[in-house]
Amino acid sequence: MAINKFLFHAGRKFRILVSVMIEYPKEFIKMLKKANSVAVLTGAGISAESGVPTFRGKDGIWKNFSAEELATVDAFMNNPERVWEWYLWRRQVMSGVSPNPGHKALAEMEKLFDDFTLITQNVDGLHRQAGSNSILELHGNISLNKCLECSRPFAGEISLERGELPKCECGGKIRPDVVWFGEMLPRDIINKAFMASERAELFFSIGTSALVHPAASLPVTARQSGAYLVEVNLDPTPLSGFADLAIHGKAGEILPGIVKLINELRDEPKK
Ligand code: BV8
Ligand code: ZN
Repeated sequence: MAINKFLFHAGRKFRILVSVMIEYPKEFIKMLKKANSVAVLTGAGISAESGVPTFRGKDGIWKNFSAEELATVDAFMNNPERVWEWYLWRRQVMSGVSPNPGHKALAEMEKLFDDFTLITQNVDGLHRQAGSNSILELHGNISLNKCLECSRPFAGEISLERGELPKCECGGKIRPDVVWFGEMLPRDIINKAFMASERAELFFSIGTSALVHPAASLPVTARQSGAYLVEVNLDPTPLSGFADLAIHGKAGEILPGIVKLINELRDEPKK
């Protein structure tokens, strides 16, 4: 398979600028063959090809507010209508999109490894729609609501037309069931994510700028625990220089090729 791209060789590290046919480093091929424990971290980039705006891309700003300004308890306490207006806009956007080949490839990849964990920062639910099962949603799910005070789930309808936002039985305000900046992640979910990262032999960081913590430290933990770390991202990130292999391009174009390669390697007659 001819390489028609640039291959930067720096010690063990490879950086590949993807165009079409790819020839991956031998070490990566070996890991695809022998790894049993695989973990994947995804961010907004994997949903970009489905039409979901990313956070730091040019479409990451909503009415001149950054996510960090809207996705906080303070922002909600100061102006719950504005925060709900943002979440209702995002819900409307997400209700009109569907999983892309990147999501579907990861759902396929799950079946190819005994121990596979998909850790996502995304609240769009597209991985589940694509058929993935072993998912850890670090930052919650945008289609769910809960009480700000007692955390009781709220199934009622949220509308800004009816003036008053709905209240919980306890009188508390209703908020989207996502993790806001400055809030701890669900303890059991983040613990499972770190354990999966520590035992992973192969770790993929896909479509994330690797800037938001503690999610951004999962690939680092995996690499420091001996995993072969692969980054699949449109642009370089702070993780690129740390990864064993950095593949820069669209997840929806790259991941199906990797799954196809794994199947080919599985069909190869054992030497
Ligand atoms: C916490 C839910 C305890 C809500 C979200 C340590 C160091 C520095 C700061 C901190 C730290 N520890 C804690 C912090 C503070 C903070 C933080 O990390 N701040 C950042 C901004 C520096 N973390 C927290 O507050 C966390 N809580 O730590 O609590 C605590 C509290 C205070 C102080 C200490 C400890 C809670 C974080 C969770 C916040 N909630 N979402 C909602 O969605 O409404 S975060 C939200 O933003 C997303 O979930 C996601 O995590 C993040 C966005 O990042 P990405 O997904 O990576 O998206 P981005 O747009 O940035 O990048 C997309 C990438 O895709 C790009 O690189 C692009 O090139 C690429 N791409 C685009 N298209 C494609 C593609 N790649 C492939 N294919 C394509 N087609
Ligand atoms: Zn309540």
